[in-house]
Amino acid sequence: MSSISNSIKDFRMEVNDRFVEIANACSPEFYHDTVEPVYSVDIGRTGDDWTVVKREKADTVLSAPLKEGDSVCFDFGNHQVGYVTIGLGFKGSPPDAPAFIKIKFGELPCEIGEKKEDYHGSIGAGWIQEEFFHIDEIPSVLSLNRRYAFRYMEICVLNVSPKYALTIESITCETVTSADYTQVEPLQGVSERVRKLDSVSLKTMAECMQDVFEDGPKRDRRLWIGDLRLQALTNYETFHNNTLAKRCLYLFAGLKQNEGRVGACLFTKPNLQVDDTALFDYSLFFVSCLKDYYEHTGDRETLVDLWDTAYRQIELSAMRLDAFGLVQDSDDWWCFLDWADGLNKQAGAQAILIYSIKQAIVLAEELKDDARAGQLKQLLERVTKAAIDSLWDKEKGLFVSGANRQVSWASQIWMIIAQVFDCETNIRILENCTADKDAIPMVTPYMYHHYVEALICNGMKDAALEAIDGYWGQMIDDGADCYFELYDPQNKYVSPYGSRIINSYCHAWSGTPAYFIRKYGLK
Ligand code: RAM
Repeated sequence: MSSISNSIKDFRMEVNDRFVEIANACSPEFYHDTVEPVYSVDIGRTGDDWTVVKREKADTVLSAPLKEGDSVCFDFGNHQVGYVTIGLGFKGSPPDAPAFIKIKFGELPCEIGEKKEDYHGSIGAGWIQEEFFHIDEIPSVLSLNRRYAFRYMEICVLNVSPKYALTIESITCETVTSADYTQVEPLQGVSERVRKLDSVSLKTMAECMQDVFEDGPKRDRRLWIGDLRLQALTNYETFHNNTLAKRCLYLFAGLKQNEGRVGACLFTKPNLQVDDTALFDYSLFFVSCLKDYYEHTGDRETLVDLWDTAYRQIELSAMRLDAFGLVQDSDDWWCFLDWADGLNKQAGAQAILIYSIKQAIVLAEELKDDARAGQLKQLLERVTKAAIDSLWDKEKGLFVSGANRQVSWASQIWMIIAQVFDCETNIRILENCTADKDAIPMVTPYMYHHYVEALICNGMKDAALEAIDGYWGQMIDDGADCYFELYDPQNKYVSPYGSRIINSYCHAWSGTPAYFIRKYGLK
């Protein structure tokens, strides 16, 4: 199982008050809707999965008497993010004892079907959306304080007195998002399949757009920079909420870790706080995020403000280079890339450094910062030479990574995106990797996104659409309302956390088909 903790030593937060103030001034406006359950459903085991086995109109269950041990499950017809209110009543004698109920929420049926007690994964079980309530007064209205991400909602009556039965009179959910659908241009002249791929992508984006670009509204509900980079790119082609992107950039720059390092993720509640996790690739993505933002907005003031933070990330990464300019490997969780088991990160990290330096050079030139542009160009030469001298296996026609010279998709894809070689060689690399059955595969939509990007870098637009359809399209065929955090068409229950019930089924880094479709006119 992958380790997911890498706290930096003697962690402390470096706050830039002015940046935080600017971030706060960019807090978003929220959009709401009120939705109700559409169906009442039975969820049961079909083979080794949980599915809806029976579906009726929701109002058949409303007002039905519920005794001890009874439960009802509602289906809201689509994925929702919001606040739930339940109207409770009774049948029989005046309630002479509190009712005791359990409420479970699930993005997928498996979260309703599986028992929380059976979860022993590596991430806190507190993410499982299950609550217990004592209802002292009946009739009454129960307003749940927490925000939930769900399509299914189950209410189990754990206890009522023999003298009465509990009834559910109404259920509503007030949804919340900072995405404004009126900003999205309608797609013209695309196939129905592409339209569907795009609309699920928009839904995924909208559900994750909250106070910041969250990674997932169920889990982790926070701002991760790897996710932000892809969300912001998709946002520039869809919802055009540039202020939200600006807010996130200023938060990362305003709440840094030791030595001015940009953290891997940060929290906005209860206080603004950068996490103590540092990831080599994620810190560098601050450069990408800034370049993408500037390219789309032309907001020079922000570029000037945040340039030092971006440059600092390159300086910090350069400290990890050996004498030849090669990023040093280690056994801890120092770089993300993907959740693939046993994936060696060295080559991918080297490629991301090359990619980021190239972007930093563009920014330095834009700002006429000649001194830094010069430094960056020298560094670029050094790290590119090291990549070719030490990581390129001429015989295999593939990049290798780490002491064991591992071949992985992640290494090839990032070296292609970093454009270490020309297009012709890059296309051959993809062919060679496809032929190498031992190559470590991709396991997250995040890595698949980069695969599609690599195809587009090589001018292979048709192959890109085919890849999107074969992966995200398959997710839709498997019943996805929003795109998942993890998905392997060969192993549908994959989870790096020890159980699929803790996976997020509406996840920002998976929401990028709309970006490719709209930016590259895929039809
Ligand atoms: C998980 C989340 C998040 C991602 C990190 C690295 O916790 O899926 O989105 O960015 O991993």
